[in-house]
Amino acid sequence: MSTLRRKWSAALATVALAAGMFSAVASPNVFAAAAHRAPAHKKWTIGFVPGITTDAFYISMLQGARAEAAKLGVNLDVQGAAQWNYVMQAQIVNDLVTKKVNLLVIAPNDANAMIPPLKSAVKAGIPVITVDTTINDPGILVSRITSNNVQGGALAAQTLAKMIGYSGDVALMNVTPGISTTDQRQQGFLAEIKKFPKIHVVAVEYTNDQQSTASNDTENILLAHPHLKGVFAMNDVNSGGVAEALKAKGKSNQVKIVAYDAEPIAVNFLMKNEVQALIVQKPYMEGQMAVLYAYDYLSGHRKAIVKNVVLANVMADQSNKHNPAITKWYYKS
Ligand code: T6T
Repeated sequence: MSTLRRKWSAALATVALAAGMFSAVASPNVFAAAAHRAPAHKKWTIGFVPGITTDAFYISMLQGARAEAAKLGVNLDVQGAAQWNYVMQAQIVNDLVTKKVNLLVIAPNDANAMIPPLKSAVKAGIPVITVDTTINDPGILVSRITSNNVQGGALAAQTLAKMIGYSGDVALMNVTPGISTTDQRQQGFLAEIKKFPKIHVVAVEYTNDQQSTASNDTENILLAHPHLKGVFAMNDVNSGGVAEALKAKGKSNQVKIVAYDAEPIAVNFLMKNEVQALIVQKPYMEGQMAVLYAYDYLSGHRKAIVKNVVLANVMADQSNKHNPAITKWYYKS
C-alpha cells in the first residue's frame, strides 16, 4: 500500500479514535490491515445512493466519500432522488445492479421496504454497505456506518429537560416512521424523558420531511397546549419549521428547541438563538469510512472492516456555538 494511503489511514483512525467517535461497538480495527493493503489494480466503481440528494447532511457525506474515492483511485457512481421515497430508491438500486457496480453504499429510505432490493443486489454478487440509515436485516450487509442515534435522542431529552427546568409540556417533531435513524432518536428521547416525571410529552408529530407541515403542526400544538415549553426536532427540516412557527408567534427562545443536525440553515437558527441546541453528526466522516470499507472489501482486506460502526455525536449550544472544536463539524452545503 502507498505511503500516502498508510498515512491517511492512520490519520483517519487517529481522528476517529481520539475524538471518541466510536461508541461501545467492537474496537474498530478500521486500519488494522492498512500497512498491508495492495494498491487497487483495477478501477472499481462504487454505487453511492444518499438518502436524498437535496440535503446538506448528504452533501457533506458525499464530499467525504468523493475525497476518499480520489485518494483510493476508485470511481463513485452517485445516484439518488430529490425526495425521500423508497419506491424511487429501489429503482435506483436496481439500475445500479444492472450497471454491475462493484459494491453499493446506500442510506436506505426505509428499514423494511429496502430489504428486498438490497437482497437482490447481494444475490447478484454486489456487496452492500449502509451509511446513516440501515435496514432491519443487517446480516446481508458488509458493514453499517451511522451516528449514535439512540444516544443522540437521549442527549436531546437531557438537554431539553435542563432547559425547561425539568417540568412542563414538550412535543416531538419526527419525519416518517420506518427511517431507522429518526426512529432511534425518538426511541432514545422517550426512554430518557421518563426520568423526569414532571415533564409531559403532549404530542409526537410526523412531517414527512416537509418544513411547512412542521410549522403547521407546531401552531396546532401551541393551540392545544398553550403552556408548551419545549420541542425536540429530529432533523433540520423539522427544526426550521418549528423555529419559524415559534418566531411567528413571538415565542422564540420561550419555547425551547433542541434539534438534530447542523445544516447551514439550522446553524443560522442556532446563532440567532431561535434554536437553542443542535445535535451534530459527522456525515463527512461517514462518507469517508463507507468508501474506505468498500475499498477494503474489494481489495480483500475484510478483517479491517468493523461490521457496526457507531460514531459519537457532538452537542452545539449557546455556550459553545462559536468554538472551533464545534464549528468544524457544521455541515457544508
Ligand atoms: O438527520 C439526517 C439523517 O441522519 C437522517 O437519516 C435523515 O435526515 C437527515 O438527512 C437530515 O435531514
